[in-house]
Amino acid sequence: MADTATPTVIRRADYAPPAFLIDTVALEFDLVPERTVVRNTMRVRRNPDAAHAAHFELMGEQLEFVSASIDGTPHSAVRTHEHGLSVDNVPDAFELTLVSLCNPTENTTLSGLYVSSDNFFTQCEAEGFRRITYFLDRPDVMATYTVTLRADKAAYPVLLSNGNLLDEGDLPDGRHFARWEDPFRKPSYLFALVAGKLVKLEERVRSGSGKEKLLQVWVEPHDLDKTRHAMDSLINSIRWDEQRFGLELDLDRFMIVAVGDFNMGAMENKGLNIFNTKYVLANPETATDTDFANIEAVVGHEYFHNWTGNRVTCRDWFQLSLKEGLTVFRDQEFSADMAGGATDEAARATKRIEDVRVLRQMQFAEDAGPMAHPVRPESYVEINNFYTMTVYEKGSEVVRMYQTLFGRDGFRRGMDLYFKRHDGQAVTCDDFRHALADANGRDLAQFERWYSQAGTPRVTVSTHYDAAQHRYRVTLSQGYGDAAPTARETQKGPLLIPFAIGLIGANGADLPLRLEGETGASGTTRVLEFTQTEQTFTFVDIAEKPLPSLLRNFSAPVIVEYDYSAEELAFLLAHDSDPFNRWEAGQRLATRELLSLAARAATGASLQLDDSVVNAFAQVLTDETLSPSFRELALMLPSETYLAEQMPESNPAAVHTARQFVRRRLAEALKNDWLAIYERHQTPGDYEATPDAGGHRALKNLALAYLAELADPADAVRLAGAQYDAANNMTDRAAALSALLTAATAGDGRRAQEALEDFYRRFEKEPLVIDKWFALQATQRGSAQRPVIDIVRALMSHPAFNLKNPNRARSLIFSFCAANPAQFHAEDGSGYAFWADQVIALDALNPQVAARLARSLELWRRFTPALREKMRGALEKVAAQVKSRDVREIVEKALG
Ligand code: B3K
Ligand code: ZN
Repeated sequence: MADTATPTVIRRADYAPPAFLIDTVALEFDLVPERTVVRNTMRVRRNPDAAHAAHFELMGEQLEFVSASIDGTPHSAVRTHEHGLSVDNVPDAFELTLVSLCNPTENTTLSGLYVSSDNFFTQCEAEGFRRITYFLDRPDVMATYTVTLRADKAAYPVLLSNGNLLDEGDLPDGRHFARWEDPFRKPSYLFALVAGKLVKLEERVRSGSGKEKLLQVWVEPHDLDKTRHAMDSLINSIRWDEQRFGLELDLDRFMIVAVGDFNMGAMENKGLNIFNTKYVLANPETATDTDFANIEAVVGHEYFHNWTGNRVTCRDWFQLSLKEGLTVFRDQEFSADMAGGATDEAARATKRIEDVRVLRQMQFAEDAGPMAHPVRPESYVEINNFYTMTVYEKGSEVVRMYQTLFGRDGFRRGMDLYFKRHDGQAVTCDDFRHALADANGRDLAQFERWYSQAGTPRVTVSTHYDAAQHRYRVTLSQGYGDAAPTARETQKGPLLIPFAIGLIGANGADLPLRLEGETGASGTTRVLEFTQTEQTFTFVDIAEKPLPSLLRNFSAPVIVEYDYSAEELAFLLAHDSDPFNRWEAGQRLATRELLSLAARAATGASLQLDDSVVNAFAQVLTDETLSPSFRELALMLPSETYLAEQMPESNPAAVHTARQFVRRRLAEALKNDWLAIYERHQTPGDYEATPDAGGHRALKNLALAYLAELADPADAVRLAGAQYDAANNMTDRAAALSALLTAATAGDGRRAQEALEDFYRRFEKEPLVIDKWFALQATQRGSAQRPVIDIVRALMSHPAFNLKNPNRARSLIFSFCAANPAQFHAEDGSGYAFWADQVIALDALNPQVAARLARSLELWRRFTPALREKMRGALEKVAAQVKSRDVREIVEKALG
């Protein structure tokens, strides 16, 4: 639908309770692909806590109105309009029945009711329910639902909806029905139905209190052999939530359904989670170690929403992080516990590092651009644009800070109180904060700023050692630097920052910590409560000048500025007892070196790599006391995107030159070590999806990737070719193919070409693997003779490409535009022209997906002048042509 007028801005400050409440909803569906009839009977009453309203206003989109009746009598005082339906002359309490039609086949937005592979699916969050029936489609309207589904039995043998199955049976004309009831009150965004030809893996388990639960994973018949891992992940999630938070599954039955056309990862509909196939289907031949880990995390995430999101939901969409930040935190903790239990700090750190890397690369960038917003946004045009890194990942960091401040037990007390107070309610981020504060006897008024201030805080650290007094002073100051454009919008005051610190002695061991005023030393890591703009903490009894280990385990989502020397960073990399900070030291060292090389590359100067960097990396590489997965993370250089953002003016070409130069130098200088690592970390025998085996594969494949960088990549081609042929799992096969593609840049590309062709033939019937095939090509290095844009454009006409399928669009278009910066930002602007064409094409099909792609140029102002102008041109072209509210909000903010 075209929105030509200025789009309506929705503001948090304008929240008002709904004029009416809906207590029960009875839905009847006659499912027909082009013409589905929906009959919706609601018990409605006036909200005693709201102002009187003359009409009952219901939202509706893309619906054809058929009829209305009140208390069984046809009602004609009804008016349809652009946003839905107005019902006049309504009593204080009444039963309203509405009949309407929709067209699931034509629905390419994948919001509301749609068809994918001839089956029916729904997606209602945030505002998709109004595309199914007229409704008060807002999360503070909670009702119990009964759902009757009727459809052709041969075409749609399986009929699912939320809750428990009440009844099913045959109808005349080859049709059948199923009736479902969800006993829990829920907001409309948690409604779901699925109908079609699906099969299931099912298992019965007992919950903590001994009740039997039926668990099902529903997929298309040919995918049944890829459901075991999702089922195991679900069972582990159920156990974990019982143990860690005392939260039990509340339904008799819990279902996961996989669908190939889906806008995001998955959806937590009550009792009927609907998942992108990418986060369900896995077996060793088709899924990588990363896929296995992601499935576990997403299954956990959606399951954990059953309490954080569904039992206690959001009052309005500004509170989105109440459920998303909290649930991301819970899934991160779940994954860490699965990898390392509560005590294996090194294994837990691996997960922490991965999460922080995502936060810094994506959320910090978001916070420095035109889409910057607080964890609890103040306004939006299209709510779907606010399912962001800030709401999810920074939101999770905000929740983590409560746990850092109060400990695991204190955090648990807060959660218990939160559920005690708010079970069954639609609440706010303030309610959550108050529960945490009250349960721990604390005033957390200042902590609210984490919800209301956008931008990434910077903490500047200075230290002073008084050798005579054995005192060590640490002065912290906080602010937002000048990189936060939204500083204008929100008033900024100092935050309560839990700042974890350790002090390291010359022998590499942690020093016992005693702050001035304390009676004795305790512990070696201290969480300082940093609450003022500037604050000094004095440690006493410090017999030697220490080296500070700052913000251990990344205790707050901030940027730390401290002037470490290269030697100090190498020392921390070798000795810090905090595994996160060990990794961090290596990243700082590498970042600094890479940025100075990039600055030289930008002027065309020659490049040289400091030996200290090579030595520091060599030490990590050969340190057999470190786990393989930690070494893999430590030896991976910061991404080109992250590095470019750290430059005064982003210059992707210079960053690429610098990073490639360093990769090749590390490959050459440590060639024998890489070869040795490659041999030593083989995992012969059957594939095991364990963190340990995955760590070996990751390190081995990193070695292979470095070897592929050599000027003469013959060894890499030989090893990768053999690995490709012999692989019994997708991790190794995809890594080998990737190494062959890299080596093809320097040498002869025939082996890579053969492997690419083989890969396609082998996996032609596995859409998720073909996505990898597209993505590997879109993210490859390319060359002057064969720029990747040409390859991508050619692949757009490959018979397997389909713009309507979001996974496929992401695998080719998004991979190129967001994960191949050196090629995307080609000087001639060809990448931007391609981007503009694709945003415009997607806008007409699927605004949510288009709006995601639209975000790839939002940091345009930070680039070198030549690129900046071309980016602006592409943005203007898009702004002039797109129609959806979704994309317009993004490009208009970008052009600002
Ligand atoms: N709650 C959904 C996301 C819905 C996105 C709507 N555009 C998945 C999740 O976060 O668990
Ligand atoms: Zn979520």
